[in-house]
Amino acid sequence: MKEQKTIFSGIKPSGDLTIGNYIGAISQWVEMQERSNCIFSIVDYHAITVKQNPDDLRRRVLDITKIYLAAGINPKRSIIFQQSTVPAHTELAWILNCSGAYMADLKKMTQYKDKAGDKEEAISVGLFGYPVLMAADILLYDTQAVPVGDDQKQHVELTRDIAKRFNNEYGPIFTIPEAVVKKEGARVMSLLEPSKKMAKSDGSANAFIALLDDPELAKKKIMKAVTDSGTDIDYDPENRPALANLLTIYAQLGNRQIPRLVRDYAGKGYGDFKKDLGEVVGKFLTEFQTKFNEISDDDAQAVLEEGRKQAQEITEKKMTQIRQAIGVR
Ligand code: ATP
Ligand code: LTN
Repeated sequence: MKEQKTIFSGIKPSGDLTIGNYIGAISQWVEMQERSNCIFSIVDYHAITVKQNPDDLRRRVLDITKIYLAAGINPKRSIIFQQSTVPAHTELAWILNCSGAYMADLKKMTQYKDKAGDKEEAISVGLFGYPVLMAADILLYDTQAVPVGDDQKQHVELTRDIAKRFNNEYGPIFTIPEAVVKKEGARVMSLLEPSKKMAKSDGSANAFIALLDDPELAKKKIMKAVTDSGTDIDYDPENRPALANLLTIYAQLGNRQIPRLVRDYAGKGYGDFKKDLGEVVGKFLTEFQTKFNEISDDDAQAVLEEGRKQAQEITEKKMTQIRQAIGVR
């Protein structure tokens, strides 16, 4: 029998998860868990690289656990855990800060450049080192594949470089991981500015649809979404990015093929299209939230505790190997 691949991915509890997080990341995880050993984390130590309200942070960790479960992640097959409860993550991040991670590489990260803007002097060291903690997350589990949205590919590339440098110095300790990005839906765009990715931290709530948004509100957001000039429905991401984004959302949440949608809407206008898309999104959210509401905080806590134990066992073994290799034991 072929050995199963090891998969690791995570989401930071820095806001309300959006349909972008679901389409780009979580929906792939659900498919992968059937044929792989999967580990999915709620990466709270990544969230605190920007200011968080402690009560909101606590609440979101539980809500994201429930979102993973409601989306179909099976805790009997996959490990679900909270990053900060497994100390090896920050320990390895420190070691990689010293061996493998270079300032020059970190400075090139698009996410860092976007978040730091031109105020580099007042940026926390944590925000700068964010990708090193992500590398630690991935490398601790001998991960082969990292299913993420398009925006995280650069961080996985950096993880590969860090792992290779470490291995060159200390021997073959780390597996070199690969990013896995969906062909369609890897970058869901903002509903208001289709040149920007849909992000949970967007200041304008009409730019994104949260997985826990009231379905009626979500329909209104779709009706307010910007569209391109023109009236017919066709798929042309270059010239009509706003419409292409709405078609992608329709296809992903409604389980349809884009060419088929384009054929079905031939001769119809934006109004009909948006109304139907609103129904598709509304139905998806209603079904998703029904499952979400069936899961209690206690259930979520129990899943996290079981996941912590399993992650702790794997990472302790790996850390023993790493500590030996660098000579602190
Ligand atoms: P923030 O807005 O706080 O930076 P985010 O919405 O980008 O957060 P993350 O926690 O950074 O969310 O991302 C979790 C996962 O969801 C990652 O794999 C990321 O690539 C994916 N993802 C996030 N936004 C999108 C999107 N708009 N389209 C596709 N995938 C996305
Ligand atoms: N940086 C990622 C979240 C993240 C992650 C990970 C994703 C932290 N550690 C490990 C995959 C694997 C983001 O989406 N912003």
